[in-house]
Amino acid sequence: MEASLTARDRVGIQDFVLLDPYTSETAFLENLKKRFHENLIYTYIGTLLVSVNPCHLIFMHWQTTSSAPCCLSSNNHFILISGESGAGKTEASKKILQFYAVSCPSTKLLNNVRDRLLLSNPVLEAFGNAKTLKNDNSSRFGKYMDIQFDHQGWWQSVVTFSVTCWRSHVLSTRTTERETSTSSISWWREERKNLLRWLGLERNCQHYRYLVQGDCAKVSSINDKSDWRTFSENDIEQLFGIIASVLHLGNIKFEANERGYASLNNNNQEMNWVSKLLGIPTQVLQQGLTHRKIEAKAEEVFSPFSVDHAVHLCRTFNWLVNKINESLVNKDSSRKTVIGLLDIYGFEVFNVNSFEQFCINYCNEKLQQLFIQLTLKSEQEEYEMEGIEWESVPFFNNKIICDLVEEKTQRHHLSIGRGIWRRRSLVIPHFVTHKLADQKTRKTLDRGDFRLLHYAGEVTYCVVGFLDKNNDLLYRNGKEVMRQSKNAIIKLCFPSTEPDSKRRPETVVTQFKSSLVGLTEILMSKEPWYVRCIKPNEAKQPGRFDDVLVRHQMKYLGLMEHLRVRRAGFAYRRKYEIFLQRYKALCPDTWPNWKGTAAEGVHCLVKHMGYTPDEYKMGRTKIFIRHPKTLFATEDAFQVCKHRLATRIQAKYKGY
Ligand code: AOV
Ligand code: MG
Repeated sequence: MEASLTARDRVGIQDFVLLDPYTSETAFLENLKKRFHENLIYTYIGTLLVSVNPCHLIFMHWQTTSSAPCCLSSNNHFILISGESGAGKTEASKKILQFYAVSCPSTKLLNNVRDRLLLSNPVLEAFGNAKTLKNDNSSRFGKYMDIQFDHQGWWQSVVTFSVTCWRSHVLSTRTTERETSTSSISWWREERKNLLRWLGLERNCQHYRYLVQGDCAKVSSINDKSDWRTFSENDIEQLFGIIASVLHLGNIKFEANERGYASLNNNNQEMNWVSKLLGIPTQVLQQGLTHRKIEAKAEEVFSPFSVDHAVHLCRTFNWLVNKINESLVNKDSSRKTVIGLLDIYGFEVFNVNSFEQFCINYCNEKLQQLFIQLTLKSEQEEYEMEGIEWESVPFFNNKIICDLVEEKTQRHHLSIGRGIWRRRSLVIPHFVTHKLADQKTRKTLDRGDFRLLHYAGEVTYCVVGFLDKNNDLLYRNGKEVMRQSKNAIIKLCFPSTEPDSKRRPETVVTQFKSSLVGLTEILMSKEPWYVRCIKPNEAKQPGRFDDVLVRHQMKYLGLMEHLRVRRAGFAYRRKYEIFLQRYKALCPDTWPNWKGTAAEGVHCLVKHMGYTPDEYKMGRTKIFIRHPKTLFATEDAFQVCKHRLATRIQAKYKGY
């Protein structure tokens, strides 16, 4: 027993619920740190899993799966993975997928689906991810997957998979981050010269502005041609045409004419390549790209390109998602159990935060709200269902920020709706602005900036371009141009029969809000499991654990509150049958077999173990134990008893 205590001291506690003294934030932090330095990156708080990004590869089994939704009690579950940018959400989601993929039985059909399922990730990432200051492989799209299972005894099998994306739609044009996910350039390196020639590309990646910007030619998650097995040769050819055209577009230079508007010179090599690759007449392209008058003073002269390339990249991305979904859906399956897996873009703050960050952070805010509601709700419901009284734990409720964005508050409003919102008429409610102790350290707000105190921290947004991006004007402009393309994929993505834009389309925020509402509705109907990801340091360095940074995340992720809720009432709960089955050997009345009901047996057992009346409560189907040390003592007694029993059995059979 001593040895196990020492080990516990060294590697920390695997479940925070068992941590003593549990209320202290420092003890919580120390436990995380201990485990992090031992490469034990996963720690539970009951059914919630805390994951700390190790920032290096660790070869290990995926812990969570031992308890996570294997023990599916109802039909619908979802796993919500959250944490800020670079905290490890996407990696965690991939590990969960891998787990489900390898743990289902092998059949030819399933292997096929499984392969495609696992292969879909790098393909999606090639288009949907980008290098940012926070993360070399940052997801710029939200991914919701429904993994369906067939009941086959205890184990089930993956039968269907779908990806839905909640894009933040408009790519940033003013950050130093790399904008597009053209990381698949490395693939080209392996391709023959004639492909490059056909695409009009230089061998040297440094030639392309979009690749040089983030030093991203070196960052690639795609290095294997087999990743693209889902696609036909023809598809790949067309896709390359699109990627190449994006690179060419990035190199076209605008010039500000005498009136300050963007213009292009006529014989532009890059423009000719784009025209050739996309099959759009040069004139149409040129007109489309300079069509909208941009104030050179307010925006960089490169802006129209960034936005227009976003148009076809986004659409192409949708095409990819559909294609992948088609290849994964098994229509014959009888739907039984569904596990939803949600991996979104994490909360992010840059030096300059634009519309994209606003959408991303709002999405995170909304999911935090869902977490708060569900955590409190489910806990409350459980106590209610079991007929147990409890006192609620206060939470910081971020509802106010969600309401603000959703225009629910009348008095203070931050309406990003079309036309209502104007640069200077923006009302910044004082209660959402952060009151820092030292006001001098705080960056003053420029004219046209506004600041929100999100659940995860303060963000100053720069409103330049907000309205345009929100109203999708540039997007619509580009759409007209894209409709004329001869590229087969672009043609599919921009059908000419699309409902005409005479009716004013919804603003980006409105679309975004309604897709989030849809998502929340799906999630609310399922039983939640949480993975909360933590970033140990800003520099992405292995072995470095920054106390201040981690403590901040612990706070806003509500980990302490979650732990308190788990423990305010009762740290542990077990179904009577399970509890009795495990510990019945500890009481002569229940061993070896108990004749009465499981609840009566448990009652008899805990009385024999000396539990005091306030230490436990008998619910309708479960026993609730207040302090972990009670359970520890029972568990330790059980280990001793097991050991004694084993020795006795060994002695008995020694002569055989
Ligand atoms: P994110 O999804 O949370 O950020 P990622 O999952 O992309 O973050 O993780 C960022 C990087 O950290 C990865 O590329 C890995 O190098 C490393 N990493 C994360 N988790 C692990 C792990 N379990 N084991 C090893 N390395 C890991 V964003 O998509 O930016 O919000 O929008
Ligand atoms: Mg990610």
